[in-house]
Amino acid sequence: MKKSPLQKARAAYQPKLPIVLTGAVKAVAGKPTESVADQEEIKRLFPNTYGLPELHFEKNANPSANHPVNVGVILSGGQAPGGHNVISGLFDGIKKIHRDSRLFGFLMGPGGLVEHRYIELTAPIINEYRNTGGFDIIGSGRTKLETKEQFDKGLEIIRELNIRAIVIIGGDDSNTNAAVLAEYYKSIGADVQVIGCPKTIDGDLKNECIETSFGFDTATKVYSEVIGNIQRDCNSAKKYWHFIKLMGRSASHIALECALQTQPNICIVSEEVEARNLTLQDVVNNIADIVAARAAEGNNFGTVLIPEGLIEFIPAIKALIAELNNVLAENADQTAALSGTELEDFIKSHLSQANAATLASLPASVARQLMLDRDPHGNVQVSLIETEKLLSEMVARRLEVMAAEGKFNGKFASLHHFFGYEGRCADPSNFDADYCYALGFNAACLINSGVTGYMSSIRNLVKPSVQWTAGGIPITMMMNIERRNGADKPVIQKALVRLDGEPFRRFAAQRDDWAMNTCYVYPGPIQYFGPAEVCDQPSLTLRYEHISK
Ligand code: FBP
Repeated sequence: MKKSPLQKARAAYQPKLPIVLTGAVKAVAGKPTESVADQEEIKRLFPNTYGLPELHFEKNANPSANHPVNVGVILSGGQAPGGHNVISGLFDGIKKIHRDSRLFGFLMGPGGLVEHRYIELTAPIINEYRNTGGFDIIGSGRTKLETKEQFDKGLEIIRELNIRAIVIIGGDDSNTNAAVLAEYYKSIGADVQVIGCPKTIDGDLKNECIETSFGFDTATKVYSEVIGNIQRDCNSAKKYWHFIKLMGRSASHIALECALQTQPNICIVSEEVEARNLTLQDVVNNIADIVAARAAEGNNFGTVLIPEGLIEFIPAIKALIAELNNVLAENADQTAALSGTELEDFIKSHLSQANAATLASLPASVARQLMLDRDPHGNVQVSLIETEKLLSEMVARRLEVMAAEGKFNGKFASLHHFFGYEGRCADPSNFDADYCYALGFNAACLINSGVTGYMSSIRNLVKPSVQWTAGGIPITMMMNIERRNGADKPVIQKALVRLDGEPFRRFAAQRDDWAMNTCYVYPGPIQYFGPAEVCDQPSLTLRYEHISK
């Protein structure tokens, strides 16, 4: 396969491992842990894996001899830059344990384990993918691992390949599945370890012990580059308002990080919209007011960043989605037998008056997506909803009213963008290349320590990578009970943007200035080679969160 010059150069990059992982390690256990909420319920559901201690690794002066270890790896959910480095770190880690260790990659996500589709990942294959973006080494998928039948089917191939541990590289839902799988295998005495790795560009899998999920750093740098380019174009032609939707599912971390990097005129933060109980019309009016104020100074241009999950956070729409989820779950048999307008009419007839009215107020395409499109975990597929167009159309209508009242006498021409897929498979930044390699290598150390139900944890991430610390966090520690698909389920708590957190505070302190004065910053492309202050800086979110600790 033809390779670009950058691909060739990146293949030679040697990720910088934390010093503690460069020799033999021993796991040091901390105190027993508790789940973040709903402790009694989570303990009841995870009797074998609840309350485990946090672990951290220290150098081991007297390592004992190791045996070969066979490991299976799964990429789960949306792509995130650095997944290939988790796998190459894991490969190098188990080879360091013993040169006869073997790594098997299950194909196209968790479904590969259940359907027994796999390849052996050998050194030539791994070497092709070091420091590259994408998940194409084995593919990814969103099959939800949740039934005993799936777990037992998986166990058949695990036995056949003499696999000792499964590593699941995924987001909050996939790591929840990892915890359930770990608990099940422990409960039947299967002697199979399950280890998770924190992946998602969304940045919403983080907590006290997991400082960031991998992929967020690279994806936000890619989006910030193109937002910067658009802003330069915008500031040159001075004739368009650019409405830019950014991936990130529910949380607004991506939009906020990109705002901190590029200083747009407007950035909406869904968590604030919810906290202030704003309606969709309130959000539109706020944007229109800024458009009008800039127009009054002769500036008929600007940029608006919109998190893709916005719609879910508008309180009335949130209530509607919750009821829709219940209606779909409670009437699964009937809804499965219906389609098209029959299905839509059935759903509408089961809604409360208030929610039916909210649904009727939305454009037909948005209403349809809220009613019908769910991913296998029951999430609304927010990336499919064209919020950027919905908002700009509503702003245009509002400006017409304001013009008639003499409150707007400018021009308003809008352009739309959605940045999501373009950032998910970029070659990982040096930060993500190092972080992912360390997460994978560390997962091998956790396997060698014999533990199960843990997530690989690398910390101290604002320091140079050689100073990072390594260990494992019991997954049950991150769990609480939430309503999913109409039922209460144990899940990893999603980290939303904290309005009292330093990243949001910095944004809020500057946004009025950015709205009126054109303060655009142009970050440019990710630099892989050059001085550390250009190439090795973590995201601003991570840096500001550390300042506030
Ligand atoms: P994960 O939570 O699986 O990492 O997904 C990230 C994401 O890119 C979201 O930002 C987005 O809403 C979703 O995937 C899109 O899903 P799909 O890849 O199925 O189109």
